[in-house]
Order: sequence, then C-alpha cells, then structure tokens
Amino acid sequence: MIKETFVASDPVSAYEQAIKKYGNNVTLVSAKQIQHEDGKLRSEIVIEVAKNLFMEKSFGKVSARNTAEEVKKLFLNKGISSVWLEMMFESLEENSILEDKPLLVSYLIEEIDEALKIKEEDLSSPKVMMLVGPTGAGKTTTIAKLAARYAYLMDRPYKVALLNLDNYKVGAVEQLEHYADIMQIEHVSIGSTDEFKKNLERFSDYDVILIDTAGMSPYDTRKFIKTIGFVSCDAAKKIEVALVLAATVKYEDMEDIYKNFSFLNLSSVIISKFDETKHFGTLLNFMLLYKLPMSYFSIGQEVPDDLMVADKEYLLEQFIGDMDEN
Ligand SMILES: Nc1nc2c(ncn2[C@@H]2O[C@H](COP(=O)(O)OP(=O)(O)OP(=O)(O)O)[C@@H](O)[C@H]2O)c(=O)[nH]1
Ligand SMILES: [Mg+2]
Repeated sequence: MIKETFVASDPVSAYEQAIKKYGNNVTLVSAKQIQHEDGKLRSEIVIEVAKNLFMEKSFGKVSARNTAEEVKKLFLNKGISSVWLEMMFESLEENSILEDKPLLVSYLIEEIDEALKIKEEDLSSPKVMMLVGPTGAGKTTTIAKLAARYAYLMDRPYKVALLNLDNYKVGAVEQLEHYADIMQIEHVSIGSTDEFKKNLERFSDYDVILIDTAGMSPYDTRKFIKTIGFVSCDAAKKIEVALVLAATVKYEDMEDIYKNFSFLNLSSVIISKFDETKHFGTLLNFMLLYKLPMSYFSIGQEVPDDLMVADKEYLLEQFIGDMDEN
C-alpha cells in the first residue's frame, strides 16, 4: 500500500479529492488541521491506496503522453506529416495503446497500410496505358520493362504495341526503338493527334498499347496542352494514364508534380528509382495524403528485371527498415 496526502480547506473537500482520484478504493489513515505558511488553517488527510492503483493514477497519464510524443516524433522524423499523425492520435485519445510503444508503432503502421491504395494489374480486357511524368523519371525504361513483362513474362504472351509521342528529346525515338527491336515488339513514332487516333485503331485488337510521352517539368505548359490533346482525343478505348514518380523527389516537388499532372486524370502512380533511396517516409506521406493507387515499382535500371507490381508490404518493409536503424 502507498500513503498519499491530500490538502484542502476542510477535511470533506480533501477526502473528495482522494475519492475523485481513486474512487472508493482508499482507506483513511489520518486527518488533521495544519497551519499553512500564509497563516491560514488547512485540513490534511492521509489515505492509503494499493500500489498498482497509485502508479496507474499518478503516472499512467504521464507515461502515455511521453510514449505518444516519442512515437509521434519518430514518425515525424521519418517524413510522416503532423497533419496525419494528429488525426491518428486524436482518435486514440485515452486509449491504453498510447502507453505501449511497440504496439502504438505497429498500430500506426497498420493504419498507413490500410490507407495505401494499390491498382491491381489487370490484363483481362485490352488496355491502353500512357506513361507521363517529369523529365528523366524513368518513363521510357519502365515502358520497355512493361512491354517485356506483358509480352514474355506473364501467364501467357500478350500482344503489345508501343507508341511514342516524344518527339522533343534527341534520341528519344531511338531509345524506345532500341528496346522494341530487341523484344520484337511493334513500335510507332507519333507526331499528331490524327496519327495517334489512327494507330490506336490500327492496334485495336492488341492486348496492350503502351504509350511513351515526352518528359515535362510541371511548369511546361506547352507540352502539357499537347499531351492533354492526346489524352482527350476520344479514342475508342479509355486511355489509362500512369504518372511515373521517382521515390527520390522531395515532398514539395511531389505536390507540384501531382497538382499539374492530375489534369491528365491519373489512374495510377508508378514509383520509379526505388533503389536510389532508403527513405520512404516522404513518399508514404504523399500517398497517405493524396490516396493515389500505386501500380508498379521500378527498382533499378535493368530491363526487364527491375520492375515489380506495386506491393504495400514491400514499401512498408523499406519504411520500417529505415525506422529500425534509428
Ligand atoms: N536507379 C534507377 N534508375 C532508373 C530507374 N528507372 C530509370 N532509371 C534511369 O533513369 C534515367 C532516365 O530514364 P528514362 O527511362 O530515359 O526516363 P524518361 O522519363 O523516359 O526521361 P525523359 O524521356 O527524358 O523525360 C536512365 O538512366 C535510366 O536508366 C530506376 O528504377 N532506378
Ligand atoms: Mg523518355
């Protein structure tokens, strides 16, 4: 048992304080009047209470607050935004999970897991897929990997055609042609929306048409307008637009990229350059706040090997690995 002293202006109020803290689990040990430094009389009571109850009532809240702060800091340092964290912690108020650090960490990771979205790979019906993104993000390399995957590496060979809308960059045609030739995949370079429509029709019985586009900075209005023209040329089949976003981009840039490219009605995000960073907090945070479905991860330069279908577990493992190092 633990003894604790309560002081108030009269003995009843002092006792009420004790009851308020512990309920009816207290035993009165003594009560007396004392003279305070200011000369006034006060009532002091001493009660006895079970040790575990004393620990819980006196330190439980403090330790919960400390654990919560520690965990919050950990996630903040890893790039998860305070907006999201505050939202999570608000919903946990008074919850005993706040006193258990490992449990709290796994709870938050589970919440992240639930909030992340995946766009499942689906080739059950013919598809037209256009890759867009900033300069050098990895669009052309990813197109080559996807082409190889669909044509050769799946349950059955799918019929693939490549269209190239990039006639800005010197060597862009050759770069995609080079891959197409090796894989013996049909490849056409396109200059106008008319040509684009004609070729979508020409390959309409193909399983997959992959479309490469010119790299655009989010501020490159001219290229944007041109690409929007292609996307909205009312082709017979819906064009799925995938944004290629490098995992290495910093948060503010991710937001700018997303805001500008979202004009193209994005259906998924392909995360590239997964192998070039160990810090995935920024990317996770971006995904948490914008809730974009992820379709593929590009994990290196090798065509066709360094590509995987988007996998939440894999992404979270990288994130946790990075947290564990601290
Ligand atoms: N480490 C690493 N490098 C990559 C990855 N994907 C692409 N790259 C490299 O990034 C560079 C640019 O790749 P591209 O595929 O040409 O990029 P792009 O988006 O087509 O570029 P632009 O057409 O100029 O806008 C090349 O050197 C690629 O080998 C990746 O997942 N990891
Ligand atoms: Mg390219």
